[in-house]
Amino acid sequence: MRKLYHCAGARSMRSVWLLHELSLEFELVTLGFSMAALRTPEYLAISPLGRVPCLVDGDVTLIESGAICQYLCERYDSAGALHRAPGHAERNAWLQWLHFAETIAVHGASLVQQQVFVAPADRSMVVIKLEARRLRKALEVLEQGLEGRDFLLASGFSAVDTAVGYSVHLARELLGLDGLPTLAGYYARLAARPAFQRALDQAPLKAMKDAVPGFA
Ligand SMILES: N[C@@H](CCC(=O)N[C@@H](CS)C(=O)NCC(=O)O)C(=O)O
Repeated sequence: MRKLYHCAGARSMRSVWLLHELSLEFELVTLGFSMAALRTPEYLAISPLGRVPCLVDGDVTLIESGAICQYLCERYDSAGALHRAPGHAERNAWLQWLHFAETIAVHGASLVQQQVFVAPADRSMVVIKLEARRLRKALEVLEQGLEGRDFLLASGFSAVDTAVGYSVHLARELLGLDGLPTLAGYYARLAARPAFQRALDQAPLKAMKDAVPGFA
């Protein structure tokens, strides 16, 4: 049985969302978003860094959300509806956005770490300001990249929108999308997708906020 390990509010939402876009069946294993829940010997035996997502698909185990995205597409999207194979005119753009997703995710993760997991007395305003600025810059790059199109690829929605879209979803909670009208329109199109809504039901940011007092 295919299994996806995840935490509410975490990058694993990308994989949950993509699994739904691909209409693949899977068991969702929801772990608490805490060291205690993620560093158990049982979970470390599956995912040695104790992070999420982690996909177990038969004899394949993968622990990077970008790799999970590419693997799921190459294995289950043979028609190329959600990915662009080598040689396709949009291959390089597809790869670029897949990896850009991690660049932008790092800033959101740093802010979540500071604002959610670090005790108020230990927070660094320098880190918060710097990461917020760097996240905003990455959002501005998306604003430009989306000019004149509905999704990241000119041809339409693809798996890289699940990868990047998760970070837009998180950034909207952390910073808002004021002054980014193109990005706000993009987010509305993503949020209207049934697979996004199913993923959100299973991996809500709200659950993370409720679980951790002081989320700002
Ligand atoms: N590059 C990895 C990052 C995985 C990652 O750091 N996930 C976070 C959740 S967004 C996590 O598990 N954090 C728990 C921890 O760092 O202990 C990926 O994209 O899958």
